[in-house]
Amino acid sequence: MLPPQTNAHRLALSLDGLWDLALAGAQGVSGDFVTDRVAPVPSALEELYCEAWWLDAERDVCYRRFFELPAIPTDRRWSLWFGGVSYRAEVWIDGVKVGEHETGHTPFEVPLPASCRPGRRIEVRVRVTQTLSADTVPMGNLMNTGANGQFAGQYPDVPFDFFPFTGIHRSVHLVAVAEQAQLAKLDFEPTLRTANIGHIALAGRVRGNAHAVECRVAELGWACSAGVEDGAFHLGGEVGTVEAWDIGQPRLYDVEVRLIDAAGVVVDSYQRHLGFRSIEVVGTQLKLNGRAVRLTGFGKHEDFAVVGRGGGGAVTVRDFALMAWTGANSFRTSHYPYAEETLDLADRLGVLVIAEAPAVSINFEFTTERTLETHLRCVEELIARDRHHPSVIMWSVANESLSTHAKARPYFRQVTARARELDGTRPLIGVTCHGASDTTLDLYDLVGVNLYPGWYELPGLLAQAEDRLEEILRGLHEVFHGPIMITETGADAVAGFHSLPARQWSEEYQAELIERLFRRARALPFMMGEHVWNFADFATAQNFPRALGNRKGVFTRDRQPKLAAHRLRSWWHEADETAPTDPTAKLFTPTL
Ligand code: GCB
Repeated sequence: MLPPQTNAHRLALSLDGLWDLALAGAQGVSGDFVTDRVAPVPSALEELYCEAWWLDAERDVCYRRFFELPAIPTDRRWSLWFGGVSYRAEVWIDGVKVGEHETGHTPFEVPLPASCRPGRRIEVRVRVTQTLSADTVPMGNLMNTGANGQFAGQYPDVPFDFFPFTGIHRSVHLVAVAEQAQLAKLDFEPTLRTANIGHIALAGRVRGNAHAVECRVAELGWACSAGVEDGAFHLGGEVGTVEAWDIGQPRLYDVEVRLIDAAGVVVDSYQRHLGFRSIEVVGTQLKLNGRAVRLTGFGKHEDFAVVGRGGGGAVTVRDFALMAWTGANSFRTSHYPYAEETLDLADRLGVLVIAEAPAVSINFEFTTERTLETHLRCVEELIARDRHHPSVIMWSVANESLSTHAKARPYFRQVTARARELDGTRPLIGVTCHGASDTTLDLYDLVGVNLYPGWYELPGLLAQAEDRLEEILRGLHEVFHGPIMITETGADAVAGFHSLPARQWSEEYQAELIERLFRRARALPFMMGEHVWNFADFATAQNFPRALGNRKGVFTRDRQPKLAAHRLRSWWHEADETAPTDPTAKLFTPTL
């Protein structure tokens, strides 16, 4: 499945806009569509209206809209493409179920039935379910047993610390391709070999009858072709001298793939951008293009007022501008895959990304066989969608699982094996809050630690918090000898709360704690990075330690800086011996 694209052979029409909205019946897509309920697409639903009518009723919702197909040549195959629907979607066309998808952050495509022809009014309805369970990824509704630790007793009942937004929160497109044959899958593997020699490997799948595939990078004067056998093809080779893709130096090349029939006619084509770079773990270092790099940046969320997770373009551009302003060179897509346009922008700006599957707080007291199956599918969909992005330098298959449990190791052995089988070019990072007692550490190439000295433990004790941090990191290094980074640390601060001496919840405390912890960590030779938790304040389930959400953002939810953001800006703009040049110098250059 390839994302929508309009070119000489493909047509993509947006179905974004206002859809009708109703509470769904017990099953199917019947619903009482009243005129004053509409749902903007893309958007989450929870912050639109003044009362939580579907949430309190814990009911599924049903989206509806009508459309007509344009009268283009009739030998077209039409489908509906959804960028992401959270958590589960059933798609019905003119009263007939045509497809479904589970997990909320990766795209899916549903072919339209042959009855859908130009000139007819077509109705699409989507039933959206947000009810999480022990079988879903992420898990939810574990009945607030207390086994959820810090998240026991919150509403909605989720074992994690962000709001489980509902809705069609990514764009929807109508897509037309040639009926006869189409490119269905393109797995690019661009690599940088010996200094500046680029290499492309491409494996793909074709639907329908096609003879050959051709791939070209016009700028490099490089082209390569291969025959299609049983719907599959492989091609590739050395492309010659290239400029490397790097932090703040995001050299991208346009590549075109063409599908050719037996008569030599091009029947489909697809364009992408690629970047050539190498990434590897050597000892306790992460090397990008052969150079050790230190990651500076953030754990984030797709979260913004009113739209929830459906912020899209404007919020994404703002976030990248703010990350550049602080001097950050990287972020993690905590705790789920982000919209693909975010990765496109990271590619274009030269920002490094740790791409994370939506598995957060996997609790082995409750997991079932289906949890693992769903988790494996999430990893497959994440890697299939994001593998061609040069900005994605590693995969995180989960955040903070209960990885001290006896079931954790066999479970994660399977998950990590699947990720490695699908993509042998990127390292895997294990993100843990269990330090040295995590039983899965050796399954990973790098380890990310989430730790909160000075906040959840040792509150108010800044100096002791530093010592505790060092103790945890050294303990971890004794059992894990690869690169270690801080994937999360921080403190809640309510913008406008001030206190001297610095005390919890004030901007001063947050700024001082983060700076002290980062300076201490950086002094340890095996540490290769530091990410703050979190980039911006974000919505969570309701729970007494949360004040209208989590306030660990160094920016407010509407993206204005707290004191800590200014402090990071100074810290990260100090000389970084691992940066190729000033990492921010080239951000927002004419390539954008
Ligand atoms: C964590 C989680 C993150 C939470 C954070 C916190 O360890 O990974 O999802 O939001 O702690 O603020 O408690």
